[in-house]
Amino acid sequence: MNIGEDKKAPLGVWGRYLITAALPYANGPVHIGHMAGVYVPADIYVRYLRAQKRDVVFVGGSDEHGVPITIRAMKEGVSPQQIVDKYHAIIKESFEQMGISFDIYSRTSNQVHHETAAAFFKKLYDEGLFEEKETEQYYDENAKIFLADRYITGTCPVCSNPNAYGDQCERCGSSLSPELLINPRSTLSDAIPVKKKTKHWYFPLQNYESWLKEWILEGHKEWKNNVYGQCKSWLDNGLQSRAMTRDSNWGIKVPLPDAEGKVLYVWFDAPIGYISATKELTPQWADYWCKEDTKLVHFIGKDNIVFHCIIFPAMLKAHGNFVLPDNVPANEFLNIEGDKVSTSRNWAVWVNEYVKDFPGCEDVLRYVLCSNAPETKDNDFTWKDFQEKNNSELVAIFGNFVNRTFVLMHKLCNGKVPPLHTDVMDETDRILIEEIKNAKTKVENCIEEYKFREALFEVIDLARKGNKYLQEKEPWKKVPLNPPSGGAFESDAMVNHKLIDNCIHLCLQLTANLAILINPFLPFTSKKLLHMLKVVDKILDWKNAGKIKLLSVGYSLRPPELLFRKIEDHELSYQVEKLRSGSIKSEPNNEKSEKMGTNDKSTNQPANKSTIQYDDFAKLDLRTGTIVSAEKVEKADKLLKLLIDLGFETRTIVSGIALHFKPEEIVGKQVVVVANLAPRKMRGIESNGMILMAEDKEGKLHFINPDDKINEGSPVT
Ligand code: B3M
Ligand code: ZN
Repeated sequence: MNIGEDKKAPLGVWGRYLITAALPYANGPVHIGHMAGVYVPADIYVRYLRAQKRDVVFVGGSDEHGVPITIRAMKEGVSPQQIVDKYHAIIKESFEQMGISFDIYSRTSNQVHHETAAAFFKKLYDEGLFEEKETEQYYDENAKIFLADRYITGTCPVCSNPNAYGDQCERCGSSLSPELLINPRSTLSDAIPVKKKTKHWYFPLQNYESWLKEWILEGHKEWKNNVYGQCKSWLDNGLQSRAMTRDSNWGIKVPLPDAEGKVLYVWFDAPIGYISATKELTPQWADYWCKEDTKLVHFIGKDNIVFHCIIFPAMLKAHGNFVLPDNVPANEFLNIEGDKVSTSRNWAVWVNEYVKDFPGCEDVLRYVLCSNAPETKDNDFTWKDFQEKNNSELVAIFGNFVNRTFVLMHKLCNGKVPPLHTDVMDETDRILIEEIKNAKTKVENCIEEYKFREALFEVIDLARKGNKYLQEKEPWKKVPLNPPSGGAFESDAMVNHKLIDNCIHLCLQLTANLAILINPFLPFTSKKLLHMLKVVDKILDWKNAGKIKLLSVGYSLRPPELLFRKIEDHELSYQVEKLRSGSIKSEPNNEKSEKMGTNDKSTNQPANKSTIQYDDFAKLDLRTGTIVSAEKVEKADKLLKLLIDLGFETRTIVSGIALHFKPEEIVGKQVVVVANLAPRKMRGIESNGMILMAEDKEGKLHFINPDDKINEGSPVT
C-alpha cells in the first residue's frame, strides 16, 4: 500500500506502529506543559494500541546536544556532560513515575546514536546532497564563540518580542536564523556580535520543496489544522538551505577529515535519535523503520512542527531507506494560571515536584492534563481547575460509581457477582447495555483520530451513566427484609431480589468495562480496578470492551479501594503560593531572604558559613549598579521596588529594605547586584536579582559604597 495516502485505512491494516515522543532537552526537569502536549497523549495512544494487540514500539530519550545544554552548563558552572547526566536521570524517573510507558527511553549521547547520526550525515555527504559554504556568521569576540541558535538573542522580526532566540521566537513560534534578528546580542556576554567567516554544510531544503508540497499539502490533508497550517505557510514562503553543522565541541563530530571543531546541528542529530533508540531496543529495528506498512507517528509540541514535518522528512527522503511519518499530531501550549510557562522565571509546575507533593495522584495529573489538553489551541492549567476536575469528576463521578457498586455488591449480593435474570430486564437495563457497547466505539474512534480529550470524556460519561442508572434503580430500597414465606409477598421479594441482582450485575460489568476503557488514560486506576475485580491484565484486551460478560456469575470480589481522594483547599493554596514565590521549599518565602547576611537580631553576628570552593563563588555574577528609582510596594511594609541601572540593562529588583531607608534617600546610590539570581515574583512583581548590603550588630543595614563612582555593570570579582 501507499503509505500516508490512505488515511481511512481500516483498523489493523498497518503491519506495525512506531510511535515517537519528542526528545526533551536534558537541561532541566520536565514540566506539565511537556506532559500535556506530548507525553500523556503519546502514552494514551500507545497503551490503546497495545490493548488492541497491535505491534507497537514507543521510543523516546533525552536530547543531550545543542546550545540549550551548553548554556545550562555555563549557568550551573559545570560541564555539559554533568548537566545531561543529571537531568537525563531526573527526566527518566519522572516519566516512569507518571506511567509514560516507553519501550525504551534512551539518550543522544549514547555511542549507538553517535554512530547512527554520523553515518546518516556521511551517506548524505557521500551522495553530494549537502552544499559546503563559507559564510560570515555572528561571532562574540569576548566569549570567542560563533553565535548560533540560543547563543544569540534579539528582536523577533515577526512579533517584535525583544528576547527572541537565533533559532526561534518563543513568543510567536516563528523559526528564525541569527541574521533575521533585529539588534542581535550575544546571550553569553551581551556583546554586539561581529561577523566572522566560517565553513558549514547546508542541506538544500528547497530541493525537496515540490515533493514536500505534494506529500503534505496533497497527501496529508487529514493532519490537524494547526500542523497542516504551519506546514503550508512554510512551504508557501519557500524553503532555503539550512546549515546542518555548528562550530562547537559539544555534540556529534562532523565525520569528515576537514571538520575540526564542527559538530552536527542538534536538530540534525536529535530526530535520528528515534532511529538509534529503536536500534538499541530491538534487532528488528529495521522492520519498524524501513517496511512501508509501518505507521510512524511523531508526538510533539507546536514549536517542533517544522522539524518533524519538513526538515526531518526531507532528510529521511534524501537518505531513502526510511518510512515517513503518517501523522504528527502536534499540540499547542499549556499555559499556567493565565501565564506562559517560563523555565527561566520558574513559572512552571515541575513533574518531579508534583509526584512528591501528590504521591499516588499520578493519574489525577494525567486526567487533568488530558481533559484540558491543548489539542486545538493554547489552554490554561489552573490549580483550581485541577482540584475541581479531581473532586467533581474523578471522585464524584468515576470513583463514586465504582465505590457504590462495590459497597452495594458486598451488602446486597454477599460480595459475589450476582446473576443476570433476563426475565425481569427492562428498558433501562437494555439502554445501559447499549451505552456500554457504544462507549467502546466512541472511545476507539476518538483515539484513532488523536482526539484524546473527547475520548476521555466518553469514558467519564459512561461512569456518569452508571451513576444515573443506579439512581434510577435504587437497589438499596429493594431490600426484602426477612420475607415471610408464602403468598404474594414472597414473589415480590423474589422479583426484588432479581432486580437487585440485575442492577449490581450490570454495574459490575460496567465497572470491568471502565477498567478497560480508562486503561490508556489512567493506567494506575485501571490496575486498582483489576485488583478489586480479581481479574488479570488479560481482560484489558480492547476487544473485551463493550461486552457485558466480562465477570462470571458467582465470582467473589474484593472490598472497594479508594480510587481517588479529595484534593483539599490548603493543598491548592500551597501550590499556588509555591508557583508565585518561585519555590517555597528551596527558598523560604521570606522578604528578608532578599538581602544577604540576614540573621536573628538578638545575636551579635551571624555565624560564619561553611567553606566553599572557588567554583561556587565563580557562579555568582556580581555587578555594580546604580539605583535609578525606588518606590514602596503596596501592602508590603518591608519591600521596596528598585530600578537599577546595570549599564547593559535596567533591572527591577524587589528588596526587603523598606524599614531601613526612605525611597527618596537611596536614589543615585551605587550597589553591588547579584545579577544572575533566578527571577522570582514578590507581591506580583518580578524581581531580577538581589542587592548586597551589610548588616551591623543592631540589624541596621548599610550600603557598601565604592570609593568613587564606578561604571554600571562592572563585574565585582
Ligand atoms: N529537544 C526540542 C524540545 O525539547 C527538542 C526536541 C527534539 S525531538 C527530536 O522542545
Ligand atoms: Zn516572534
